[in-house]
Amino acid sequence: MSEDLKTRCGFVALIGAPNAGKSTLLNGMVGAKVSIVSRKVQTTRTRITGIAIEGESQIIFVDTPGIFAPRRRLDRAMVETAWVGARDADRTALLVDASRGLDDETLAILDALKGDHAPSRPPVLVLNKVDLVKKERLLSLAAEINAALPFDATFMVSAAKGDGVADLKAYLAAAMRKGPWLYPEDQISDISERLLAAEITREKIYERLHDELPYVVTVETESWQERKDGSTRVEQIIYIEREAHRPIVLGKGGRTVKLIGQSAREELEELLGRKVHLFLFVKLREKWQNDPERYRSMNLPFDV
Ligand SMILES: Nc1nc2c(ncn2[C@@H]2O[C@H](COP(=O)(O)OP(=O)(O)OP(=O)(O)O)[C@@H](O)[C@H]2O)c(=O)[nH]1
Ligand SMILES: [Mg+2]
Repeated sequence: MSEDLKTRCGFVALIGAPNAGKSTLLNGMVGAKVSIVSRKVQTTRTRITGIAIEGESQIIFVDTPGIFAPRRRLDRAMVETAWVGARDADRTALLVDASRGLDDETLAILDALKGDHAPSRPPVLVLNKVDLVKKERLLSLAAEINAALPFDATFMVSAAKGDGVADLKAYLAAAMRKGPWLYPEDQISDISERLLAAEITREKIYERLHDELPYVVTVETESWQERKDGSTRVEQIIYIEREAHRPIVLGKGGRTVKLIGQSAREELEELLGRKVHLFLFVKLREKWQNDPERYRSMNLPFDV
């Protein structure tokens, strides 16, 4: 009867419209990059945890794909994953991009939170990107959203700049239930190194090709080998949907894919703390968005 009485632990799902800043906030809470970020919408495709410690509390943040009106199979899988993440969590934080205000996507999420997806405890409202918005506008937006659905508390943060993040973390830490920590103190996520490595490469592709390549690639780690010299050899496949995308990903004389590989490797080396040899291959898989194997590798449901 010692430690368990003092410690607290629980899951907090971060939900919201695409691009609200969920992954940026998760990384800020953890103090390390575990979930990829881009200015494209629908960057996060699956449930990614980020584990943070605050005093005696271990908070397991669950980053989720943005919630929007799904059209394709991949969209449906992502939105379903987001709602399951919220359902399984102890607390839910709804992120709203304050610079966009109460738009249709967030209105639809509020409706769902009032209806089919009502959480067991009132959610917490997080107005993000306050660095882009005037104070008066924030106050009226907070009032407007709280009138649509009563929240347990409202926070105004800039996930990118860190403003207000510590207050939110302290609040959530105190809201966790008493109990033992579920993860070792130094663990920052439960996703596999293979998936994380694939995500990093996808982020670098988005960074380099944001305009040319809308939302049509997926990356998988094909092999992972720890070598005797202490380095790691990683092979990944970039799946494209159309042959026309190959020259875009490769670039002139393979220059683009080389640069993508270079920055992915550097980030992976920093994360793993060892030398990495990263090999990228581009493969055409015309209907990868309808291929169950691709979903398995992303931990996504196929038939929803
Ligand atoms: N100015 C500003 N930009 C932010 C802030 N937080 C996030 N962003 C930017 O908003 C964009 C989207 O951020 P993400 O963290 O990828 O958003 P997300 O909600 O995870 O997006 P999806 O995974 O696509 O649903 C990125 O370009 C971020 O740099 C913030 O506090 N201020
Ligand atoms: Mg995200």
